[in-house]
Amino acid sequence: MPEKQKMFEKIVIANRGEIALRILRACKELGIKTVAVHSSADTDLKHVRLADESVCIGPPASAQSYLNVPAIISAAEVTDAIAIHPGYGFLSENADFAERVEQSGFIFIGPRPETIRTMGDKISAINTMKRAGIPCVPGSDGPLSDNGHLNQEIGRKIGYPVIIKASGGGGGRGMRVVHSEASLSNAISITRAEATAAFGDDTVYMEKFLETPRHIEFQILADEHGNAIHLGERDCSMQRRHQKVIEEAPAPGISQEIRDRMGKLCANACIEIGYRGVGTFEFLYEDGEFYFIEMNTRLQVEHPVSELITGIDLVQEQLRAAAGLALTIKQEDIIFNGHAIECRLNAEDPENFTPSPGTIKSFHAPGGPGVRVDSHIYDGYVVPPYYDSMIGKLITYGSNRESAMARMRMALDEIIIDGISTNISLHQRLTRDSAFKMGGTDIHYLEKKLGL
Ligand code: MV4
Repeated sequence: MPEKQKMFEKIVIANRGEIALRILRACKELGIKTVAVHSSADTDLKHVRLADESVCIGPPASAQSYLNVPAIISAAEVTDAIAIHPGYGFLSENADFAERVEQSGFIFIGPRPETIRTMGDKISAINTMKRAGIPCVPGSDGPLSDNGHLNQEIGRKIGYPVIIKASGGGGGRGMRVVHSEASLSNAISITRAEATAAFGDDTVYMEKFLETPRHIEFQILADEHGNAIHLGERDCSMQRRHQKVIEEAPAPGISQEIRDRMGKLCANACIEIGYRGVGTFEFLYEDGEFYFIEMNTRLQVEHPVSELITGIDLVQEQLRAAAGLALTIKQEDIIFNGHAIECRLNAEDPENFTPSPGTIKSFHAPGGPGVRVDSHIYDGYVVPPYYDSMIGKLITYGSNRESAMARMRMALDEIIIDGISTNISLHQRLTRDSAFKMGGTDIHYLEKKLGL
Protein backbone atom coordinates (compact mmCIF):
# COMPACT_ATOMS: atom_id res chain seq x y z
CA MET A 1 0.00 0.00 0.00
CA PRO A 2 1.20 3.55 -0.70
CA GLU A 3 2.18 5.65 2.29
CA LYS A 4 -0.79 7.49 3.78
CA GLN A 5 -1.21 10.67 5.83
CA LYS A 6 0.96 12.61 3.40
CA MET A 7 -0.48 14.57 0.47
CA PHE A 8 -0.29 12.80 -2.90
CA GLU A 9 2.59 13.66 -5.20
CA LYS A 10 0.68 12.81 -8.36
CA ILE A 11 -2.83 11.66 -9.24
CA VAL A 12 -4.71 10.47 -12.31
CA ILE A 13 -7.86 12.42 -13.20
CA ALA A 14 -10.14 9.75 -14.65
CA ASN A 15 -12.81 12.01 -16.08
CA ARG A 16 -13.35 14.76 -18.65
CA GLY A 17 -14.91 18.19 -19.15
CA GLU A 18 -15.58 20.71 -16.44
CA ILE A 19 -15.08 18.33 -13.51
CA ALA A 20 -11.66 17.19 -14.75
CA LEU A 21 -10.68 20.88 -14.90
CA ARG A 22 -12.16 21.48 -11.42
CA ILE A 23 -10.11 18.58 -9.99
CA LEU A 24 -6.98 19.81 -11.79
CA ARG A 25 -7.38 23.26 -10.22
CA ALA A 26 -7.67 21.74 -6.73
CA CYS A 27 -4.52 19.67 -7.40
CA LYS A 28 -2.53 22.67 -8.61
CA GLU A 29 -3.41 24.61 -5.48
CA LEU A 30 -2.30 21.68 -3.31
CA GLY A 31 0.90 21.12 -5.29
CA ILE A 32 -0.24 17.72 -6.62
CA LYS A 33 1.00 16.73 -10.08
CA THR A 34 -1.73 15.64 -12.48
CA VAL A 35 -2.16 13.02 -15.17
CA ALA A 36 -5.07 13.60 -17.55
CA VAL A 37 -6.40 10.39 -19.07
CA HIS A 38 -8.62 11.05 -22.06
CA SER A 39 -10.25 9.49 -25.10
CA SER A 40 -9.00 10.16 -28.64
CA ALA A 41 -11.94 12.61 -29.06
CA ASP A 42 -10.75 14.68 -26.09
CA THR A 43 -7.14 15.62 -26.93
CA ASP A 44 -8.14 19.32 -27.01
CA LEU A 45 -9.80 19.42 -23.59
CA LYS A 46 -8.63 22.35 -21.49
CA HIS A 47 -7.47 20.21 -18.56
CA VAL A 48 -5.47 17.92 -20.88
CA ARG A 49 -3.47 20.98 -21.92
CA LEU A 50 -2.99 22.13 -18.33
CA ALA A 51 -2.11 18.74 -16.82
CA ASP A 52 1.51 17.78 -16.13
CA GLU A 53 1.08 14.64 -18.22
CA SER A 54 -1.63 13.12 -20.38
CA VAL A 55 -2.38 9.61 -21.61
CA CYS A 56 -4.83 8.66 -24.34
CA ILE A 57 -6.73 5.64 -23.00
CA GLY A 58 -8.89 4.69 -25.96
CA PRO A 59 -11.32 5.63 -28.71
CA PRO A 60 -14.20 8.11 -28.24
CA ALA A 61 -16.81 5.62 -26.96
CA SER A 62 -16.91 5.81 -23.13
CA ALA A 63 -16.99 2.02 -22.84
CA GLN A 64 -13.53 1.90 -24.39
CA SER A 65 -12.03 4.96 -22.68
CA TYR A 66 -13.52 6.54 -19.55
CA LEU A 67 -14.96 3.16 -18.51
CA ASN A 68 -11.87 1.18 -19.57
CA VAL A 69 -10.58 0.00 -16.18
CA PRO A 70 -7.33 -1.71 -17.34
CA ALA A 71 -6.40 1.31 -19.49
CA ILE A 72 -6.92 3.73 -16.58
CA ILE A 73 -4.94 1.58 -14.14
CA SER A 74 -2.16 1.15 -16.73
CA ALA A 75 -1.99 4.91 -17.12
CA ALA A 76 -1.52 5.24 -13.34
CA GLU A 77 1.22 2.59 -13.49
CA VAL A 78 3.21 4.13 -16.36
CA THR A 79 3.06 7.64 -14.87
CA ASP A 80 3.87 6.58 -11.28
CA ALA A 81 0.70 8.17 -9.93
CA ILE A 82 -0.35 7.48 -6.33
CA ALA A 83 -4.12 7.87 -6.56
CA ILE A 84 -7.03 8.02 -9.01
CA HIS A 85 -9.83 10.61 -8.90
CA PRO A 86 -12.96 9.31 -10.66
CA GLY A 87 -14.92 12.62 -10.76
CA TYR A 88 -18.67 12.03 -11.18
CA GLY A 89 -20.49 9.67 -13.55
CA PHE A 90 -18.36 7.07 -15.37
CA LEU A 91 -16.59 4.85 -12.77
CA SER A 92 -17.16 7.12 -9.78
CA GLU A 93 -19.68 4.84 -8.04
CA ASN A 94 -18.39 1.53 -9.35
CA ALA A 95 -17.32 -0.56 -6.33
CA ASP A 96 -15.51 -3.09 -8.54
CA PHE A 97 -13.42 -0.30 -10.03
CA ALA A 98 -12.56 1.11 -6.58
CA GLU A 99 -11.55 -2.39 -5.49
CA ARG A 100 -9.36 -2.96 -8.55
CA VAL A 101 -7.69 0.43 -8.06
CA GLU A 102 -6.79 -0.55 -4.49
CA GLN A 103 -5.73 -4.09 -5.46
CA SER A 104 -3.38 -2.53 -8.02
CA GLY A 105 -1.73 -0.54 -5.23
CA PHE A 106 -3.31 2.85 -5.87
CA ILE A 107 -5.61 4.96 -3.73
CA PHE A 108 -9.20 5.40 -4.93
CA ILE A 109 -10.25 8.97 -4.18
CA GLY A 110 -13.62 8.15 -2.67
CA PRO A 111 -15.10 5.96 0.05
CA ARG A 112 -14.06 2.34 0.71
CA PRO A 113 -15.30 -0.08 -1.99
CA GLU A 114 -17.66 -1.77 0.51
CA THR A 115 -19.30 1.57 1.26
CA ILE A 116 -19.87 2.17 -2.46
CA ARG A 117 -21.31 -1.35 -2.80
CA THR A 118 -23.65 -0.90 0.18
CA MET A 119 -24.97 2.43 -1.14
CA GLY A 120 -25.29 1.10 -4.69
CA ASP A 121 -27.82 -1.42 -3.44
CA LYS A 122 -30.74 0.81 -2.46
CA ILE A 123 -32.27 -1.66 0.04
CA SER A 124 -28.97 -2.07 1.88
CA ALA A 125 -28.42 1.72 1.76
CA ILE A 126 -31.84 2.34 3.35
CA ASN A 127 -31.34 -0.38 5.99
CA THR A 128 -27.89 0.99 6.83
CA MET A 129 -29.21 4.54 7.20
CA LYS A 130 -32.26 3.45 9.18
CA ARG A 131 -29.97 1.71 11.68
CA ALA A 132 -27.82 4.86 11.80
CA GLY A 133 -30.83 6.97 12.80
CA ILE A 134 -31.70 8.59 9.46
CA PRO A 135 -35.45 9.03 8.76
CA CYS A 136 -36.56 6.95 5.75
CA VAL A 137 -39.75 6.69 3.66
CA PRO A 138 -42.32 4.26 5.16
CA GLY A 139 -41.89 1.09 3.11
CA SER A 140 -41.43 -2.65 2.85
CA ASP A 141 -38.18 -2.57 4.86
CA GLY A 142 -36.53 -4.98 2.49
CA PRO A 143 -37.14 -6.92 -0.73
CA LEU A 144 -40.63 -7.88 -1.89
CA SER A 145 -41.33 -11.61 -2.22
CA ASP A 146 -43.44 -13.25 -4.93
CA ASN A 147 -46.27 -13.74 -2.44
CA GLY A 148 -49.10 -11.58 -3.85
CA HIS A 149 -51.11 -11.67 -0.61
CA LEU A 150 -48.12 -10.60 1.46
CA ASN A 151 -47.39 -7.76 -0.98
CA GLN A 152 -51.01 -6.60 -0.80
CA GLU A 153 -50.73 -6.59 2.98
CA ILE A 154 -47.56 -4.44 2.78
CA GLY A 155 -49.33 -2.09 0.34
CA ARG A 156 -52.36 -1.77 2.62
CA LYS A 157 -50.18 -1.06 5.64
CA ILE A 158 -48.19 1.64 3.80
CA GLY A 159 -51.29 3.11 2.12
CA TYR A 160 -51.72 4.01 -1.57
CA PRO A 161 -50.20 5.43 -3.66
CA VAL A 162 -47.03 3.38 -3.31
CA ILE A 163 -43.92 3.19 -5.48
CA ILE A 164 -42.09 0.01 -6.53
CA LYS A 165 -38.34 0.54 -6.93
CA ALA A 166 -35.52 -1.68 -8.15
CA SER A 167 -32.87 -2.16 -5.45
CA GLY A 168 -30.19 -2.03 -8.16
CA GLY A 169 -31.65 1.18 -9.61
CA GLY A 170 -31.40 4.74 -8.37
CA GLY A 171 -31.32 8.15 -9.95
CA GLY A 172 -34.79 7.55 -11.37
CA ARG A 173 -34.17 4.26 -13.15
CA GLY A 174 -36.46 1.30 -12.44
CA MET A 175 -39.45 2.77 -10.61
CA ARG A 176 -43.22 2.46 -10.92
CA VAL A 177 -46.02 4.28 -9.10
CA VAL A 178 -49.02 2.19 -8.02
CA HIS A 179 -52.30 3.94 -7.26
CA SER A 180 -54.42 1.00 -6.11
CA GLU A 181 -54.20 -2.61 -5.01
CA ALA A 182 -55.71 -3.74 -8.34
CA SER A 183 -52.53 -2.80 -10.23
CA LEU A 184 -50.01 -3.85 -7.56
CA SER A 185 -48.99 -7.34 -8.67
CA ASN A 186 -48.68 -6.28 -12.31
CA ALA A 187 -46.49 -3.29 -11.36
CA ILE A 188 -44.23 -5.52 -9.27
CA SER A 189 -43.85 -7.99 -12.18
CA ILE A 190 -43.01 -5.26 -14.70
CA THR A 191 -40.54 -3.51 -12.38
CA ARG A 192 -38.89 -6.88 -11.67
CA ALA A 193 -38.54 -7.64 -15.39
CA GLU A 194 -37.12 -4.18 -16.10
CA ALA A 195 -34.73 -4.48 -13.15
CA THR A 196 -33.47 -7.86 -14.38
CA ALA A 197 -32.82 -6.45 -17.86
CA ALA A 198 -31.24 -3.20 -16.68
CA PHE A 199 -29.30 -4.22 -13.57
CA GLY A 200 -29.19 -8.05 -13.64
CA ASP A 201 -30.96 -8.05 -10.27
CA ASP A 202 -34.72 -8.56 -9.88
CA THR A 203 -34.82 -7.34 -6.27
CA VAL A 204 -37.55 -4.72 -5.77
CA TYR A 205 -38.95 -2.89 -2.74
CA MET A 206 -42.00 -0.79 -1.92
CA GLU A 207 -42.28 2.73 -0.47
CA LYS A 208 -45.06 5.18 0.21
CA PHE A 209 -45.20 7.42 -2.90
CA LEU A 210 -44.73 11.05 -1.94
CA GLU A 211 -46.71 13.12 -4.44
CA THR A 212 -45.23 16.62 -4.30
CA PRO A 213 -41.90 16.49 -2.48
CA ARG A 214 -38.83 18.67 -2.87
CA HIS A 215 -35.40 17.10 -3.43
CA ILE A 216 -33.12 18.30 -0.66
CA GLU A 217 -29.67 16.78 -0.15
CA PHE A 218 -27.04 17.18 2.58
CA GLN A 219 -23.34 17.44 1.82
CA ILE A 220 -21.00 15.66 4.21
CA LEU A 221 -17.24 15.35 4.55
CA ALA A 222 -15.51 12.62 6.58
CA ASP A 223 -11.95 11.51 7.31
CA GLU A 224 -10.51 8.12 8.24
CA HIS A 225 -10.00 9.21 11.83
CA GLY A 226 -13.62 9.17 12.95
CA ASN A 227 -14.44 12.80 12.12
CA ALA A 228 -17.35 13.91 9.98
CA ILE A 229 -18.96 17.29 9.34
CA HIS A 230 -21.85 18.56 7.21
CA LEU A 231 -21.87 21.51 4.83
CA GLY A 232 -25.59 22.05 4.89
CA GLU A 233 -28.16 21.24 2.26
CA ARG A 234 -28.89 21.94 -1.39
CA ASP A 235 -32.29 22.17 -3.05
CA CYS A 236 -32.20 20.27 -6.35
CA SER A 237 -35.93 20.18 -7.07
CA MET A 238 -35.67 22.02 -10.40
CA GLN A 239 -35.23 19.00 -12.69
CA ARG A 240 -36.46 17.44 -15.91
CA ARG A 241 -36.43 13.67 -16.46
CA HIS A 242 -34.13 13.15 -13.46
CA GLN A 243 -31.62 15.66 -14.84
CA LYS A 244 -31.07 18.54 -12.45
CA VAL A 245 -31.32 21.93 -14.14
CA ILE A 246 -30.84 24.45 -11.29
CA GLU A 247 -29.56 23.82 -7.77
CA GLU A 248 -29.24 26.17 -4.82
CA ALA A 249 -27.96 26.39 -1.28
CA PRO A 250 -29.35 26.85 1.27
CA ALA A 251 -32.75 25.31 0.51
CA PRO A 252 -35.48 27.98 0.79
CA GLY A 253 -37.42 27.70 4.04
CA ILE A 254 -35.00 25.43 5.91
CA SER A 255 -34.06 27.04 9.24
CA GLN A 256 -30.59 26.90 10.78
CA GLU A 257 -32.08 24.72 13.50
CA ILE A 258 -33.39 22.11 11.04
CA ARG A 259 -30.13 22.30 9.04
CA ASP A 260 -28.13 21.59 12.19
CA ARG A 261 -30.39 18.74 13.29
CA MET A 262 -30.47 17.00 9.89
CA GLY A 263 -26.81 17.75 9.15
CA LYS A 264 -25.72 16.30 12.46
CA LEU A 265 -27.81 13.17 11.85
CA CYS A 266 -26.01 12.72 8.51
CA ALA A 267 -22.54 13.41 9.92
CA ASN A 268 -23.14 10.98 12.80
CA ALA A 269 -24.34 8.31 10.36
CA CYS A 270 -21.06 8.79 8.45
CA ILE A 271 -19.03 8.21 11.60
CA GLU A 272 -21.12 5.14 12.40
CA ILE A 273 -20.53 3.52 8.99
CA GLY A 274 -16.88 4.58 8.70
CA TYR A 275 -17.48 6.82 5.71
CA ARG A 276 -14.48 8.50 4.04
CA GLY A 277 -14.39 11.58 1.81
CA VAL A 278 -17.28 13.60 0.41
CA GLY A 279 -20.80 12.23 0.20
CA THR A 280 -24.40 13.28 -0.23
CA PHE A 281 -27.55 12.17 1.57
CA GLU A 282 -30.55 12.55 -0.75
CA PHE A 283 -33.88 13.27 0.89
CA LEU A 284 -37.40 13.88 -0.25
CA TYR A 285 -38.87 16.75 1.77
CA GLU A 286 -42.62 17.04 2.12
CA ASP A 287 -44.83 18.71 4.74
CA GLY A 288 -41.83 19.64 6.85
CA GLU A 289 -40.44 16.07 7.03
CA PHE A 290 -37.26 14.57 5.53
CA TYR A 291 -37.23 11.06 4.06
CA PHE A 292 -33.91 9.49 3.02
CA ILE A 293 -33.96 7.88 -0.44
CA GLU A 294 -30.35 7.35 -1.56
CA MET A 295 -26.75 8.18 -0.77
CA ASN A 296 -24.29 9.37 -3.43
CA THR A 297 -20.72 8.34 -2.70
CA ARG A 298 -19.09 10.74 -5.16
CA LEU A 299 -18.31 14.42 -5.66
CA GLN A 300 -21.46 15.91 -7.19
CA VAL A 301 -22.00 18.29 -10.10
CA GLU A 302 -23.67 20.82 -7.79
CA HIS A 303 -20.93 20.86 -5.11
CA PRO A 304 -20.00 24.53 -5.89
CA VAL A 305 -23.15 25.99 -4.28
CA SER A 306 -22.10 24.38 -0.97
CA GLU A 307 -18.56 25.69 -1.44
CA LEU A 308 -19.78 29.24 -1.97
CA ILE A 309 -21.94 29.41 1.15
CA THR A 310 -19.30 27.78 3.41
CA GLY A 311 -16.00 28.94 1.89
CA ILE A 312 -14.77 25.32 1.90
CA ASP A 313 -13.03 23.82 -1.15
CA LEU A 314 -14.72 20.42 -1.24
CA VAL A 315 -12.34 18.93 -3.81
CA GLN A 316 -9.27 19.89 -1.81
CA GLU A 317 -10.87 18.44 1.31
CA GLN A 318 -11.76 15.28 -0.60
CA LEU A 319 -8.12 14.91 -1.69
CA ARG A 320 -6.87 15.46 1.87
CA ALA A 321 -9.30 12.86 3.25
CA ALA A 322 -8.27 10.32 0.58
CA ALA A 323 -4.62 10.86 1.50
CA GLY A 324 -5.48 9.83 5.06
CA LEU A 325 -5.17 13.31 6.55
CA ALA A 326 -7.48 14.35 9.38
CA LEU A 327 -10.09 17.04 8.81
CA THR A 328 -8.75 20.45 9.78
CA ILE A 329 -12.24 21.93 10.00
CA LYS A 330 -14.63 21.30 12.87
CA GLN A 331 -18.40 21.65 12.58
CA GLU A 332 -18.28 24.85 14.65
CA ASP A 333 -15.92 26.36 12.05
CA ILE A 334 -18.50 25.99 9.30
CA ILE A 335 -20.44 29.23 9.03
CA PHE A 336 -23.23 29.38 6.50
CA ASN A 337 -23.19 32.70 4.78
CA GLY A 338 -25.38 34.00 1.96
CA HIS A 339 -26.95 32.12 -0.93
CA ALA A 340 -25.68 30.40 -4.09
CA ILE A 341 -27.45 29.25 -7.26
CA GLU A 342 -26.13 27.02 -10.02
CA CYS A 343 -27.46 26.81 -13.59
CA ARG A 344 -26.23 23.80 -15.55
CA LEU A 345 -25.24 24.81 -19.08
CA ASN A 346 -26.10 22.16 -21.63
CA ALA A 347 -25.32 21.93 -25.34
CA GLU A 348 -28.90 21.14 -26.29
CA ASP A 349 -31.86 22.43 -28.26
CA PRO A 350 -33.83 24.70 -25.89
CA GLU A 351 -37.12 23.52 -27.43
CA ASN A 352 -36.80 19.73 -27.56
CA PHE A 353 -33.72 19.14 -25.35
CA THR A 354 -31.90 17.07 -28.00
CA PRO A 355 -28.10 17.30 -27.74
CA SER A 356 -26.43 19.98 -29.86
CA PRO A 357 -22.75 19.11 -30.28
CA GLY A 358 -20.48 21.15 -32.56
CA THR A 359 -17.94 23.96 -32.63
CA ILE A 360 -18.18 26.84 -30.17
CA LYS A 361 -17.48 29.82 -32.45
CA SER A 362 -17.21 32.25 -29.58
CA PHE A 363 -17.46 32.15 -25.82
CA HIS A 364 -17.68 35.19 -23.60
CA ALA A 365 -17.69 34.44 -19.87
CA PRO A 366 -19.81 36.60 -17.56
CA GLY A 367 -18.18 38.24 -14.55
CA GLY A 368 -18.60 40.69 -11.72
CA PRO A 369 -19.06 40.16 -7.98
CA GLY A 370 -20.28 36.71 -6.96
CA VAL A 371 -20.03 35.07 -10.38
CA ARG A 372 -18.25 31.71 -10.85
CA VAL A 373 -17.95 29.84 -14.14
CA ASP A 374 -16.96 26.17 -13.95
CA SER A 375 -16.48 25.24 -17.59
CA HIS A 376 -13.87 23.81 -19.91
CA ILE A 377 -15.17 25.51 -23.06
CA TYR A 378 -13.24 28.11 -25.11
CA ASP A 379 -13.41 29.75 -28.55
CA GLY A 380 -13.07 27.03 -31.16
CA TYR A 381 -13.70 24.13 -28.75
CA VAL A 382 -15.64 21.30 -30.39
CA VAL A 383 -18.32 19.74 -28.16
CA PRO A 384 -18.10 16.04 -29.06
CA PRO A 385 -21.30 14.03 -29.60
CA TYR A 386 -20.14 11.06 -27.49
CA TYR A 387 -20.70 12.28 -23.94
CA ASP A 388 -23.10 14.11 -21.64
CA SER A 389 -24.31 17.44 -23.05
CA MET A 390 -23.34 19.49 -19.98
CA ILE A 391 -20.66 21.99 -21.03
CA GLY A 392 -20.33 23.88 -17.77
CA LYS A 393 -22.01 25.50 -14.82
CA LEU A 394 -22.78 29.09 -14.02
CA ILE A 395 -22.81 29.70 -10.28
CA THR A 396 -23.68 32.96 -8.55
CA TYR A 397 -23.39 33.99 -4.92
CA GLY A 398 -25.02 36.80 -2.98
CA SER A 399 -25.62 37.77 0.63
CA ASN A 400 -29.20 36.60 0.18
CA ARG A 401 -31.29 34.65 -2.36
CA GLU A 402 -32.56 37.76 -4.16
CA SER A 403 -28.99 38.99 -4.69
CA ALA A 404 -27.75 35.60 -5.95
CA MET A 405 -30.77 35.45 -8.27
CA ALA A 406 -30.25 39.00 -9.60
CA ARG A 407 -26.59 38.19 -10.27
CA MET A 408 -27.63 34.99 -12.05
CA ARG A 409 -30.04 36.91 -14.30
CA MET A 410 -27.24 39.38 -15.12
CA ALA A 411 -24.71 36.60 -15.78
CA LEU A 412 -27.17 34.78 -18.05
CA ASP A 413 -27.73 37.99 -20.02
CA GLU A 414 -23.97 38.57 -20.25
CA ILE A 415 -22.76 35.10 -21.26
CA ILE A 416 -22.32 34.40 -24.96
CA ILE A 417 -21.94 30.88 -26.36
CA ASP A 418 -22.18 31.00 -30.17
CA GLY A 419 -22.07 28.16 -32.69
CA ILE A 420 -24.13 25.57 -30.80
CA SER A 421 -27.56 25.60 -29.16
CA THR A 422 -27.65 25.86 -25.38
CA ASN A 423 -30.23 25.97 -22.60
CA ILE A 424 -29.32 29.56 -21.61
CA SER A 425 -32.73 30.83 -22.75
CA LEU A 426 -34.45 28.27 -20.49
CA HIS A 427 -32.42 29.55 -17.54
CA GLN A 428 -33.31 33.15 -18.42
CA ARG A 429 -37.00 32.19 -18.30
CA LEU A 430 -36.71 30.17 -15.09
CA THR A 431 -34.81 32.86 -13.17
CA ARG A 432 -37.70 35.22 -14.02
CA ASP A 433 -40.41 32.69 -13.08
CA SER A 434 -42.54 33.94 -10.19
CA ALA A 435 -42.86 30.55 -8.43
CA PHE A 436 -39.11 29.90 -8.65
CA LYS A 437 -38.41 33.44 -7.45
CA MET A 438 -40.63 32.70 -4.46
CA GLY A 439 -38.66 29.49 -3.73
CA GLY A 440 -39.71 26.03 -2.60
CA THR A 441 -41.10 24.61 -5.87
CA ASP A 442 -41.42 20.79 -5.93
CA ILE A 443 -39.74 18.16 -8.15
CA HIS A 444 -42.59 18.23 -10.69
CA TYR A 445 -42.64 22.01 -11.17
CA LEU A 446 -40.36 22.29 -14.20
CA GLU A 447 -41.91 19.43 -16.18
CA LYS A 448 -45.39 20.86 -15.54
CA LYS A 449 -44.27 24.35 -16.56
CA LEU A 450 -42.70 23.02 -19.77
CA GLY A 451 -45.76 20.93 -20.50
CA LEU A 452 -47.96 24.01 -20.64
C1 MV4 B 1 -39.58 8.73 -4.82
C2 MV4 B 1 -40.53 9.68 -5.20
C3 MV4 B 1 -41.71 9.74 -4.47
N1 MV4 B 1 -41.90 8.89 -3.44
N2 MV4 B 1 -39.81 7.91 -3.79
C4 MV4 B 1 -36.56 9.53 -8.42
C5 MV4 B 1 -35.10 9.41 -8.46
C6 MV4 B 1 -34.72 8.55 -7.34
N3 MV4 B 1 -33.54 9.09 -6.73
C7 MV4 B 1 -35.87 8.55 -6.41
N4 MV4 B 1 -36.94 9.22 -7.09
C8 MV4 B 1 -38.13 9.42 -6.51
N5 MV4 B 1 -38.41 8.63 -5.46
C9 MV4 B 1 -40.95 7.99 -3.12
N6 MV4 B 1 -41.16 7.17 -2.10
C10 MV4 B 1 -40.27 10.53 -6.28
C11 MV4 B 1 -39.05 10.39 -6.96
C12 MV4 B 1 -38.82 11.32 -8.02
C13 MV4 B 1 -37.81 12.28 -7.95
C14 MV4 B 1 -36.97 12.38 -6.84
C15 MV4 B 1 -35.96 13.32 -6.78
C16 MV4 B 1 -35.80 14.22 -7.83
C17 MV4 B 1 -36.61 14.14 -8.92
C18 MV4 B 1 -37.61 13.18 -8.99
C19 MV4 B 1 -38.45 13.14 -10.12
C20 MV4 B 1 -39.42 12.18 -10.19
C21 MV4 B 1 -39.61 11.27 -9.15
